[in-house]
Amino acid sequence: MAYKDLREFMRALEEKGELKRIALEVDPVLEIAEFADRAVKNSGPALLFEKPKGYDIPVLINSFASMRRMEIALEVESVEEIAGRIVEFLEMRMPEGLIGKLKMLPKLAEMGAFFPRTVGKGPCQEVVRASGFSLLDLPVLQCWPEDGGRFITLPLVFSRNPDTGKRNCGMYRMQVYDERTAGMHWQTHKQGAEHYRRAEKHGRTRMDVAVAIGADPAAMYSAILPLPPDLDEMMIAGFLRQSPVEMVKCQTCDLEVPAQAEIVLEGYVEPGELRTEGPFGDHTGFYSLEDQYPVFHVTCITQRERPIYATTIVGPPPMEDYYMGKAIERIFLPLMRLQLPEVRDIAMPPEGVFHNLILVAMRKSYPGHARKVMHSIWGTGQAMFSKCIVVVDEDVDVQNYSEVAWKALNNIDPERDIEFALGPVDSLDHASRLPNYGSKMGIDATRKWPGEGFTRPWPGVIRMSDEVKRRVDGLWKQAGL
Ligand SMILES: Cc1cc2nc3c(=O)[nH]c(=O)nc-3n(C[C@H](O)[C@H](O)[C@H](O)COP(=O)(O)O)c2cc1C
Ligand SMILES: [Mn+2]
Repeated sequence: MAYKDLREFMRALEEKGELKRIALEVDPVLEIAEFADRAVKNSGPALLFEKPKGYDIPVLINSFASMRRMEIALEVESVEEIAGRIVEFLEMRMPEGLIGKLKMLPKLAEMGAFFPRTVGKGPCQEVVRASGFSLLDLPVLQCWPEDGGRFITLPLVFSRNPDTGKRNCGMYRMQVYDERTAGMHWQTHKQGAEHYRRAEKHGRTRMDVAVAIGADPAAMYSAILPLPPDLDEMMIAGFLRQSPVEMVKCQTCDLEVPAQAEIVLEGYVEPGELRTEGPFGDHTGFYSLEDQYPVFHVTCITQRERPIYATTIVGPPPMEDYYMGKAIERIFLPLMRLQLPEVRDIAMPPEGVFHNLILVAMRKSYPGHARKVMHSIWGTGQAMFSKCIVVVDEDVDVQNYSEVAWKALNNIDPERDIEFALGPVDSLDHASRLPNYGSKMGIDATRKWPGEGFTRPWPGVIRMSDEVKRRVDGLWKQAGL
């Protein structure tokens, strides 16, 4: 049974020993972050701070911060089950041909049963404050010493495509400026930013935005998924939880939010109004420097009578977002394999913070095949950000980073096997020549073929014979080892 809301998820975590309540008074300025960082680095539980210093709203953090908690969140024994469900669905109804298959992608979510459902009332509107509200009443964290302020880090940001009317939900952090305004950190490649550009182009003076904080875990998780534009995250959430997400109309803007949310900020952004956002200790492990982002104006805060504030921190990896990303890697592999069936497995090591490094194992079938795979990844959704792609043959286990380093480094002639490409890079890349634009590197570490101009013999990997191994198994004991 799908969790109705954040509380049911928390109850499940608590029953499984995955959530610790903390009754001590702890400061949302830096202290909660330090607790969260230590907990995740020590494989500790999710934390519920019942008494954040100066506030009467409890703070939940690290609720997704392990593979086990991701499984509890998505109600599976292994996140691969979701990949399995996707494959099953695709095999069942998949039309022939690449075009047909691609067209089918949005269909994945369009299974009537999982469509979001609009309801008339929801707990997220138990308390409605269209005046006299303040963002400063929320126990928003300052995460790191040099942060430019306090940041809402786990918000579900809803907006509508001005051209198609389709809804988008993305997770974009929000710096609290004062009682009624916050920064809206949607990076230029993200859907919120695209909606904003379109609103500006249409000469709109306002674009409605609504933000839900704390909801059922599938709805929260869907906000970070790298989905195609105009594919409703709330439908995908319905697919994940196998039950529709209930949505309720906002009080002061033309958007809907999950009815079971804890806290909702309704408001708008104005095209053209930008303000300095940052610095912010980011998931690269470095500070993202100040930049200009739109200002979100709050028109109304609605909430439960006793809401819970859900948050996270990012910073030197691994942090909570690493586990969220690892689950994406597992869930999206079958979708990537629709376009690239030669791909056996992929891995994004935590130190690569998603966009810096992707390891790919593939079945090579023709000369130049590894390079085709690289370029295809650079051409696919948010995988376009991959700064370094290492492609190895299918016999390499890419989940074993030590094996990849060993084999890949042996297999390359750098000048021959490294390919550079120019293009869009992640907004968080601080080394690229320009913001959002720079180079990427593909390393073809597959075995080279004569068809690729390599005519020398290629050596095999050293392995002892099974027969000798068996003999030595016996001798080993006799030798007293
Ligand atoms: C904890 C966390 C914080 C994030 N913060 C931001 C952010 O501030 N800005 C941003 O553009 N993306 C951020 N992301 C990544 C986006 O949520 C992600 O790229 C998502 O797919 C965007 O959705 P969209 O394609 O609908 O725009 C964050 C992800 C996580 C897990
Ligand atoms: Mn989206």
